[in-house]
Amino acid sequence: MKFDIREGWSDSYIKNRERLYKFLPPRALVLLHNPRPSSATADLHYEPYEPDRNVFYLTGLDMPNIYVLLCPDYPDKAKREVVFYDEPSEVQKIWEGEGLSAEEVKKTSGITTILPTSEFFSILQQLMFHSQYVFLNLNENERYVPSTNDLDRLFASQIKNLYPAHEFRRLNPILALLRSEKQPREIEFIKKAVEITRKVFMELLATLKDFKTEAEVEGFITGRIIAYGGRNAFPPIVAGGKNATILHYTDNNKPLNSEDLLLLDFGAQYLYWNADMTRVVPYGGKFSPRQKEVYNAVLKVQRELISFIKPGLTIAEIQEEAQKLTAYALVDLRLMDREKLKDKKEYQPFVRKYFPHGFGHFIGLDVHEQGYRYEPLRPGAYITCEPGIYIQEEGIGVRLENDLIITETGNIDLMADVPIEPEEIEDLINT
Ligand SMILES: [Mn+2]
Repeated sequence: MKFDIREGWSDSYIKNRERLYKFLPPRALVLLHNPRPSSATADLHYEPYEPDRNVFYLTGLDMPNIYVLLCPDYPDKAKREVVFYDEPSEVQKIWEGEGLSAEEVKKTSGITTILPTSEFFSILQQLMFHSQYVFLNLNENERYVPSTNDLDRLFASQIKNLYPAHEFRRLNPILALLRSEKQPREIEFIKKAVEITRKVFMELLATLKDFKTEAEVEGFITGRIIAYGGRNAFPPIVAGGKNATILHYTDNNKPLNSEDLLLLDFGAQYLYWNADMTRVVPYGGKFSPRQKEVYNAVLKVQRELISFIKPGLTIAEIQEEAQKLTAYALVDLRLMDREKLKDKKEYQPFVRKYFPHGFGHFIGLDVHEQGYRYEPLRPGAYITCEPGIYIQEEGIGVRLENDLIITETGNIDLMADVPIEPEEIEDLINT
């Protein structure tokens, strides 16, 4: 399934570029590109193609093999913003369909100068001649160790070799900041992704008893998300019983047992905007007393965290609170002595054992969106809230995840209407 990018609004991308220009020094040139698709095997490419999210954020364009140059103070206005794009050839049209015309690229991006890619280096030369600072768009994820073979690094080295005396800057910190403030129209797309996720979950509960394996559930989730015009935001986690204690379990290939819990961590992506939800359901239609006890303990932590989260707090501070709340939950579940609550050093090893991940992450055009965990949250930030408790020895893993938008005073829980009370979940499975 491919998104129809003409559903976007060019004025959003125009506005995002204007917001970017305020952060640039005079004589700055921003270099962006969507590389060619990478080869997977034989003549297959990795599918689906993943456009660079900063390119999409600034232009609304998602096709491979395009370049974008932004040079907001270049004297010739027609060259301040340029997209290099090759319209499909007659042969490509026969095999792959019409594709986008240059005119549609113009309408989608709001950029009026569209040139063939063969002109990239000559126009680049003119803009480089004018510019002092070159902003390179590199994938800079805190958890991804880059390789010199990454396409963004190869492109950056090529430019640096050609223009060694220019001053190169990082585009990423500026884009991370801009992207952390979700704009009203972006929130509309996010809500659409959340809505697809909710509908698929409701349909799944109604038909859960028809499925015998994790794989069948994964197929249902994926199929319904696509039918609603979305795609998986990430490979769904469908984990029965003790598999739920593996945090990123994606094997999804075991039979389901009626006495087990089933952990479902999935989300729809809509026009590249993501939702990320986790629910845990009793596959056989009824929680055992212990399963319900663990479930309710996690639900309590999640509710308390959601009412705690507000602007001004950092991700790191919220994590502290999540750990403290989880420590209390572990006492209630008889997994830790009450004594240990007195001292963080005492309870932390237990919390790390049963809750070995963060309470949440930034989300947006990336499921793990760029963000700074030591900086105060600001209104417009979009984060997940996903406490969990995993008890290996009992084969029980519970994580509950909702997506929140930070407001001026607190947050809006975009998943407040997705069933989460254990009794409600049981009813939905059994009717
Ligand atoms: Mn998540």
